[in-house]
Amino acid sequence: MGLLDGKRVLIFGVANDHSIAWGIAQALHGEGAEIGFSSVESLIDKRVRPLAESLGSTFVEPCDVQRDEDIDRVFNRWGETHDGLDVLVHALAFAKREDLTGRFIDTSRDGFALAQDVSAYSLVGLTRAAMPQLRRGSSILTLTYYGAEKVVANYNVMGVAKASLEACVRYLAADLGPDGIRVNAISAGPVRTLAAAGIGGFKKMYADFADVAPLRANITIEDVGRTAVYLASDLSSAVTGEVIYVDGGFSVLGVPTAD
Ligand code: NAD
Ligand code: 0WE
Repeated sequence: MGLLDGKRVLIFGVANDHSIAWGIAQALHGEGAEIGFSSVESLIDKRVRPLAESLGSTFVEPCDVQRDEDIDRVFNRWGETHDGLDVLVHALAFAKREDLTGRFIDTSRDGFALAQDVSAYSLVGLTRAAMPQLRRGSSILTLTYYGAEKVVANYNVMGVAKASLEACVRYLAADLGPDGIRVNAISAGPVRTLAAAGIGGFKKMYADFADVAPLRANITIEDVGRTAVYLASDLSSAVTGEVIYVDGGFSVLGVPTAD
């Protein structure tokens, strides 16, 4: 008996087996859910389809979340092959690399708009497109980061996009609450994914995190997956509009320092 037996889940944002979305996929599948995947086209054949097949999934559809027609296509395809959607997972973000280094003040208008479009608006667009297939008890989750709330060096335009994403979670929770649909975010500590690779200073920040966080360890995609099980399941039936921290306690510290 799994906590998610018979639940139908659609996950956006698997790039490879290091992705947070993949940790979530494995955890939800482990509790009995059926998982479908959507990722950018270039990753599908080499990376995503083999991972999906390892969980017995056949639904693997490309989608660039900047394109409304891609979003509509994925949900139309879902509707043709499934009777409803219980869980929608949004685990994607993008900003120009040049905007994730140096001073925030140098962010361009188009770099700002790009980060907002891919990293925040996409949650609104995906949720609206999913609406006809969602029902009472359905759960939507997204991924955020502490840089939404406090200044994290170099996170810059992504911090502003994550602040926007967290506000989107609250407004969507208010819109969909009367329909019995919940919307929440997981704020994860640093994880060495493709999206973290090559970020200036990430390596040191990742190492320091384990010395400073109350639980004295980095977090894993399995840790995120277990909290996703809670948010996807009826265990969290009265929880909506929230940001839940999977960060070993880092965010409660007033003066983060190593021993
Ligand atoms: P990842 O690189 O594995 O996943 C990011 C995904 O975003 C990729 O699959 C990529 O294809 C997708 N993406 C980018 N632009 C897209 C577009 N236009 N259309 C569709 N998909 C697009 O990295 P990750 O760290 O697993 O990131 C997943 C989520 O977790 C992101 O929202 C990220 O901000 C968040 N997060 C990451 C960390 C971390 O330290 N890695 C910490 C907290 C939150
Ligand atoms: O949300 C993120 C990263 C999101 C991200 C990563 C990239 C790298 C490649 C968005 N866009 C891009 N664009 C690229 O071209 N994280 C929470 C991980 C992360 O990124 C940082 C961090 C942390 C933590 C950037 C600077 C400082 C800390």
